[in-house]
Amino acid sequence: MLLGGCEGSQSALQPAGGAARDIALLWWWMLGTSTVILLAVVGLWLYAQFRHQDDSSGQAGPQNIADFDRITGRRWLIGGGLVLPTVAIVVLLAFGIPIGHRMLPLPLDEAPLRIEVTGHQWWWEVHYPEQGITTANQIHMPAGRPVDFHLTSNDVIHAFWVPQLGGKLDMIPGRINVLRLQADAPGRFRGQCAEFCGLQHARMRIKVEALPEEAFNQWVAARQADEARSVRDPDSPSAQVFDSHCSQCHSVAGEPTPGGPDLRHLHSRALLGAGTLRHDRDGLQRWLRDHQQLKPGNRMPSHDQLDDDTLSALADWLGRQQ
Ligand code: HEC
Ligand SMILES: [Cu+2]
Repeated sequence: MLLGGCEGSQSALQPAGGAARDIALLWWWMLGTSTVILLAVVGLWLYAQFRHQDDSSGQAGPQNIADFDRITGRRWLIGGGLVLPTVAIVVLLAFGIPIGHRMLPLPLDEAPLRIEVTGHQWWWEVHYPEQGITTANQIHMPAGRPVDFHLTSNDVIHAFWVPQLGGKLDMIPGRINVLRLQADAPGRFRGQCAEFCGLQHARMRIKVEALPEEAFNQWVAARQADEARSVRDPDSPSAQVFDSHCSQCHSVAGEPTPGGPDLRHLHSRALLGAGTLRHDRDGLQRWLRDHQQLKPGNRMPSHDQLDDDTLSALADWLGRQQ
């Protein structure tokens, strides 16, 4: 009951990888230690209350009480004020510092898979340099082996955080921070931008899917195939609408276009607008028509000049082919 809000695919208390497990362990240690200290302080406080009542019952003389209080008072000051905090802090540091060190991406025998993630207001660009894939808002990674995330930002400071896999790390313009994460088993996790980055910071989610090696390779092959050919009909009237209204920020074939999330792989994504709504036919139509209501202030201009029929034809042309 007490921890009811701590479950789910975005909880640091349900670790699914080594780094996250360390953090959860440290968290439980700190919670345990501080609970013990709190109970001890409350116990002493209660003791002090009752002891005072006993003393006022009047056997000891005032002078004795003063001496007694001075000596025990000093003991308490030294014991409770110096020794106890020093011991508590040393114990927590002895526990916490090695955990912090284990999270540094130290060299491995074999270089881990590299995924470059760039924060944009308010979406994520995801690039696999070795595989030559650029996609957005969704990360596929192999389970059971380490992955190095190279993190940076295109505009303001964002922070990359997938709580079930590990700690968060800032994404800073002009700088690359490396975070090594591993998912122990296949699974789906949710991440979230963890540094306030403007109006739609809260709707800057990322979906992470850890796949068995074989399935990951298939995913890579499917994305490479998407990038090699256009999955959309270039002769459709919607292709012209796209060219004139959308192509300065998005691409559906060829090179990725900076400015908006990649749409060549759109059909492989489960969510739209960095987790704002589900990606199905209806969701895509709603996004094109109402995205400024669904995610106010987002950096895609509204297309009021395009009527509903044009937009729904465009959605069909862009959307999931399967
Ligand atoms: C000025 C640049 C710009 C133009 C022009 C533009 N977009 Fe976008 N688009 C964006 C940005 C930025 C986002 C990300 C919004 C967010 O999630 O915050 C986006 C998001 C999207 C998404 C959701 C993608 C995802 O994976 O979440 C779709 C679909 C999309 N745009 C389609 C279109 C279409 C179709 C047009 C033309 C009618 C268009 N866009 C015109 C910048 C643009
Ligand atoms: Cu952000």
